[in-house]
Amino acid sequence: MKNLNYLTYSCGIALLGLVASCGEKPKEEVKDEEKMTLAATPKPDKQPEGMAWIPGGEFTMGTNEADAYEAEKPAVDLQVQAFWMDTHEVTNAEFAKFVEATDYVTVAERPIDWEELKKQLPPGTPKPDDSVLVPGSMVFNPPPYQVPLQDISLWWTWVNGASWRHPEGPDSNLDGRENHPVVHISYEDALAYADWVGKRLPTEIEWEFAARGGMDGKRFAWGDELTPNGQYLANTFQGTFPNENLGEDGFVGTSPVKNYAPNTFGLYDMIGNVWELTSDWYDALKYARLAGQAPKLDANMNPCYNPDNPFAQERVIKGGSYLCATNYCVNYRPSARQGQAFDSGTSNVGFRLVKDPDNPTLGMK
Ligand SMILES: [Ca+2]
Ligand SMILES: [Ca+2]
Repeated sequence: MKNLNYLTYSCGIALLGLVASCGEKPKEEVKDEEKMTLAATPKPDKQPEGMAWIPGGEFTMGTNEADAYEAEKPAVDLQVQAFWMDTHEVTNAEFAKFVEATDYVTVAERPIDWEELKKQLPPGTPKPDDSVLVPGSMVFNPPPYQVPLQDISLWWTWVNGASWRHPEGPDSNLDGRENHPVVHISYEDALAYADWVGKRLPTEIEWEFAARGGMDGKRFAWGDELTPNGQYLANTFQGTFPNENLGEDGFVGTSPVKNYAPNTFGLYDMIGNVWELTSDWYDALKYARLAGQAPKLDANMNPCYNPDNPFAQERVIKGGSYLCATNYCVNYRPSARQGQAFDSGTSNVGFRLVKDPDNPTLGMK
């Protein structure tokens, strides 16, 4: 099902009620990471192609930095078991092979099923015009002048026909972007691809551990400076968001994967280029819960909590994108996190996958 927020953007506030209720989602088992005792694990001999060994161990997740967003706080010590991770975001060429082999149709390419949609809406919600219930996705479409930064509909536009094949809409294509990350991918699409390749989405904790590359407590994936010695180490947004994209890092949109230096685990573009889906529901209090500063989730509580968007059903995305700018959102940091409607993609969200080692007890003490 499509992201109803997208409908909201395209139709204005008349559709503001068309957002899914967080209260009806299936509950998930809550893992107690604090019970694990793990050590960094030596790399196994047999290495899957295109994947890096993430040795697991202890690390500090989140941050106490004053300018970080509340959902990233506080910093909390956790442990992660070892795993393999794709060295780069899944590319258009890789996703094309999957679609060719399976005839998979992404969520963005399907019409919106009103009968399904209304199950998650307040009773009596009127059916929107059919012109809204057609395949499409959200595309970054910046205005030619500065605008107030409170209204994201000024730069996000619902585009009929936008999809992974046509990132900016029906008239766009992937020519020359075969090695760029695939976008307009929903959680369901990522799961389907993962099933096909025999991998899985990372949890948020795994993702953040991997992004930090063993550099605990650093602001970025490579240290504490965004551009050490003036060098760009990630595809973000330079200039004044959203209208002035200077592209000083070489790109105003997505960049080819592996264009910038990898982190110490050998992972590219963990920061920037496209946001990356994780398997976790978005819970704004997650770090606070892990730190014992908020009630722990139990089976009777909803795993999805976003005070800024209380009706949405969102998964966590990590790492920021080519649209993260210092004057708007400083999400190009390992601790940064956002909720992404589980049933929608956008032109700046993609994914990469992980795989468990053959011996799942590796690293256990
Ligand atoms: Ca850029
Ligand atoms: Ca990324």
